[in-house]
Amino acid sequence: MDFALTEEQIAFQDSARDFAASELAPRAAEWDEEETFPLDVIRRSGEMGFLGLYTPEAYSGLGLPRLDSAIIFEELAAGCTSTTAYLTIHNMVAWMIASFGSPELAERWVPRMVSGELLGSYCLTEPGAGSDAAALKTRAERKGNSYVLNGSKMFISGAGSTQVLVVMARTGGPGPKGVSAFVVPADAAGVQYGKKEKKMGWNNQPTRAITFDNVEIPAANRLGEEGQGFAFAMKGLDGGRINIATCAVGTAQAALAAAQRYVQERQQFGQPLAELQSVQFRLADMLTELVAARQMVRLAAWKLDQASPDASAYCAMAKRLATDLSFNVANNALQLFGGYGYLKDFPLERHVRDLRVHQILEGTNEVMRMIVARKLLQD
Ligand code: FAD
Ligand code: 2MC
Repeated sequence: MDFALTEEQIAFQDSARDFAASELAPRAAEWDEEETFPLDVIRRSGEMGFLGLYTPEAYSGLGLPRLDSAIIFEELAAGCTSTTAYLTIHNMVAWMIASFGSPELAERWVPRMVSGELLGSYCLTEPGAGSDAAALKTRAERKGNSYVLNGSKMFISGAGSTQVLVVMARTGGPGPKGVSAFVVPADAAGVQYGKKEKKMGWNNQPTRAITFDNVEIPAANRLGEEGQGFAFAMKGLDGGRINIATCAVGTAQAALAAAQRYVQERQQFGQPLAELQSVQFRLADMLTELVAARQMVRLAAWKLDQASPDASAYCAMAKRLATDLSFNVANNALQLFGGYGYLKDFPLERHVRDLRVHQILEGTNEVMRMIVARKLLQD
């Protein structure tokens, strides 16, 4: 067993770190404040391959393992959590179309997604179906060579600014077996967008409800067969959960680095805060938890790369553990900054606001425990 990164992984890590330092970090606070979705920078990230990290090379992606992708996303997230989190969702959508769509469908959409010409959204959650995703009600009725979609989705990341929607909709009876997945052009007639939600964090990307009112799409836009959509949605989320976890780790790393510098500069009681043992112990715990979170994410990514039968449970474990620990690390970093941590002049409050939602989306951390416990009790 070798825990060292390969030369190639180090090279990817370096280029992601450079991109984060030059393109993301300097503007992250402004994008958060002004709620700017940085389309120019997102498209530039496509030139680096960041819009198709684990998308197969046949469709212009880099075809990287999930482990390498996690290393890259971690570095990007240290520059801007919210932008990178959107990049991960886009990557998940491109990968789903490439993996489960027909070659013609994939050829039509995916290379343009990888280049950044088209951006994607993942549409599973509904007003009445969040954690219980298999209860979704959006219907897709077959009509000759088309499907007609009716229903609504809630909390869709990027919605209103993206061009490609992967939509899970019901073609059959109740439960997961009745769900299919479709590629829906975001500007198709009958696709309506709700207001941009006002959020605690992830402010630089829009989140909106979407309503489908008799939206007609070609039957060829279905991914795989009827009834396979729920499993496709879950397979997408296995990787998505690693991504959300690794974004949390990258953000926590940025918060820890800021705190590490600050406590050596800030003087109270005639000495730097770093001289206080309680501060040292807090930093030691933060680093220990951060390393544990990172290693758990990398183990889960490796399991997914190996198509290990317990990969989904490891992805759920990593998402739960890394998002909880990373939130705590960022919150502790804010505490070490005292009142200054609460000011928008420093990045800590943004890190805490951005990380909070990682414990909720792509499956809440309670749902992650359900997945892990089911696997544990089934084995
Ligand atoms: P609920 O399912 O109503 O859960 C409420 C509470 O009950 C939670 O604490 C939950 O853990 C708990 N709970 C529910 N069931 C159980 C159980 N069986 N056991 C124990 N506890 C339980 N969705 C998309 O499809 N695409 C997106 O792009 C997307 N982006 C998002 C962006 C943001 C900013 C947010 C906030 C959400 C986004 N979501 C997206 C939706 C997100 O995945 C859901 O919010 C999440 O899955 C939880 O669903 P819910 O909000 O309906 O909560
Ligand atoms: N990979 C492949 N197949 C899977 C799978 C996975 N990871 N997970 C489940 N399936 C299959 C499963 O095998 C079963 O098929 P079969 O009966 O043929 O074996 C089918 O899917 C149904 O699975 P379950 O019986 O586990 O379904 P259930 O309804 O009990 O619960 C649960 C599934 C709770 C895990 C799922 O509903 C879930 O993940 N809920 C959380 C929803 C969520 O994560 N939403 C995120 C939205 S996206 C987002 O937030 C973004 C920011 C993008």
